[in-house]
Amino acid sequence: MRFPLLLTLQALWASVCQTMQHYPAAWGHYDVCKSQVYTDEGLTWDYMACQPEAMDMTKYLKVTVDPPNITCGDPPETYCALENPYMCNNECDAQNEDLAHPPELMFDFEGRNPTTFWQSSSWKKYPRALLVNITLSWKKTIELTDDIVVTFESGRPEQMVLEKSLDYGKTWQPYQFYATDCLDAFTMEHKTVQDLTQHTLLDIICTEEYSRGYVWKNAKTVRFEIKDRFALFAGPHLHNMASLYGQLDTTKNLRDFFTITDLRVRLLRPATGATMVDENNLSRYFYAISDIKVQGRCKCNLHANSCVFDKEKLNCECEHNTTGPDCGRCKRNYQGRTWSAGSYLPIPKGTANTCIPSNIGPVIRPNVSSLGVANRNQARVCDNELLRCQNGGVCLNNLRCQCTPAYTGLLCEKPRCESELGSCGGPNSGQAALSSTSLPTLLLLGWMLLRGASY
Ligand SMILES: *[C@@H]1O[C@H](CO)[C@@H](O)[C@H](O)[C@H]1NC(C)=O
Ligand SMILES: *[C@@H]1O[C@H](CO)[C@@H](O)[C@H](O)[C@H]1NC(C)=O
Ligand SMILES: *[C@@H]1O[C@H](CO)[C@@H](O)[C@H](O)[C@H]1NC(C)=O
Ligand SMILES: *[C@@H]1O[C@H](CO)[C@@H](O)[C@H](O)[C@H]1NC(C)=O
Ligand SMILES: *[C@@H]1O[C@H](CO)[C@@H](O)[C@H](O)[C@H]1NC(C)=O
Ligand SMILES: [Ca+2]
Repeated sequence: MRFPLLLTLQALWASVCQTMQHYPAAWGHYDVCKSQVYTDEGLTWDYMACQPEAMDMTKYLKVTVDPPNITCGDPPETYCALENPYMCNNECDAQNEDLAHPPELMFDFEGRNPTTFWQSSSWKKYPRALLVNITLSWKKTIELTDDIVVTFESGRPEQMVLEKSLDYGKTWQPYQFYATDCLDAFTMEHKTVQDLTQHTLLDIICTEEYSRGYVWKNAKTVRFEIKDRFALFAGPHLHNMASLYGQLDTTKNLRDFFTITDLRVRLLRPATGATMVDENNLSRYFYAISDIKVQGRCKCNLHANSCVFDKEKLNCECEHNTTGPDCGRCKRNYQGRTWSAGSYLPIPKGTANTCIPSNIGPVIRPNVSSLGVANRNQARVCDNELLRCQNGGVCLNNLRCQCTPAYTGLLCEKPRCESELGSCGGPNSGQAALSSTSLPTLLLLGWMLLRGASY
């Protein structure tokens, strides 16, 4: 009996070491929801906070343009160049594929020449405002991770608002105002993202930065600056994401600020390139957009590391026994405590806050014969007698200890390191800490296996 036992322990040891070596790759990315701490009959998982990768969100949206017939080409129209009213050779015809400019062309693969773009009909009803709403809907809560960038092929609008919704389009809040003259258009002061501080990060500003300069062909983009806002916490090159994650974790307003279900670009006044509108040639004034960039990730409350597009909709692939489109509740029979989102803290692994089985309450003590069965099939990791979970951990189904956030390890015997590597005492500390603290664990395991074998 002794010899196989030794082998088993050795195998356990090897797999523990292997798992430890896998951690650094995942640090700071929160891309792993769980990892197997050791393999044998007694599998134990270590659960971590996790999130899906950021991706190009324009592949998964539905676009709506309002009013519905504002897209050019029905009936066909001719346009003049903004800079030159005698250059009127641009045609738009919705019936002709080569001359049509439907909304989809804002999201196709760009980089070919000439560019493809959506275009509105022209400002024929001047002086009535030329108003267009472009609404992007995901039917899913997403978290922005990079700047929103709108590229105009017409001049950039003289007035525009970017809005967001957090409730699938029921209510809307402004994200940013854009105008050639903020005071005149919105009675707001002109500001740029550089004027913001950690304390004013959530302020909604009006900026003139992206509305002037229609004459320069390369001044085509209008931005909503996500990264500059992140940088207020994470530093200039976002080198300290830990600090940002820490803030996001503790400040709901901040988290919600970067979270959306829908975006809306409200075009309020096209580029005119002058103080006066040329009423004799209103074919010069229209909106044209070749590209809109939106980078983000599915919001899964740190309970999923992937998100799949199925039936026209993004869905989190929930772990930690959570469910729902955003992993926002506990699965049936796993409502042993109230649901909570995972946490980025402590850096770098975070806390999974898994849902636990409902029937865990007062532990039903297994009788001797059922104990025997358990031992034959699976190693017992903990019980309420000898193999006690330490530091406030709770024993789940005799299979693993559910530790409090500050502790980890098979029996919650290891304090979690406060920050990356450093405070654990150098780069090899993972292993060093393991060899010193896990000796009792291994002894307990040995005892457990022996006990199992003797039945
Ligand atoms: C655009 O959306 C806003 C609300 O975000 C609404 O008040 C307005 O009437 C809409 N305009 C058009 C042209 O649909
Ligand atoms: C759009 O439709 C409305 C009502 O259906 C109509 O009054 C309007 O003239 C149309 N506009 C264009 C540009 O065709
Ligand atoms: C105005 O537009 C028409 C076509 O709509 C064009 O023939 C004309 O040359 C343009 N320019 C002026 C200054 O009228
Ligand atoms: C969730 O439940 C399944 C069984 O339905 C179990 O195998 C798994 O370990 C549980 N995960 C957590 C995090 O409790
Ligand atoms: C022990 O459990 C088994 C099945 O789990 C049951 O049939 C048996 O009656 C139990 N024995 C006692 C003494 O409770
Ligand atoms: Ca395009």
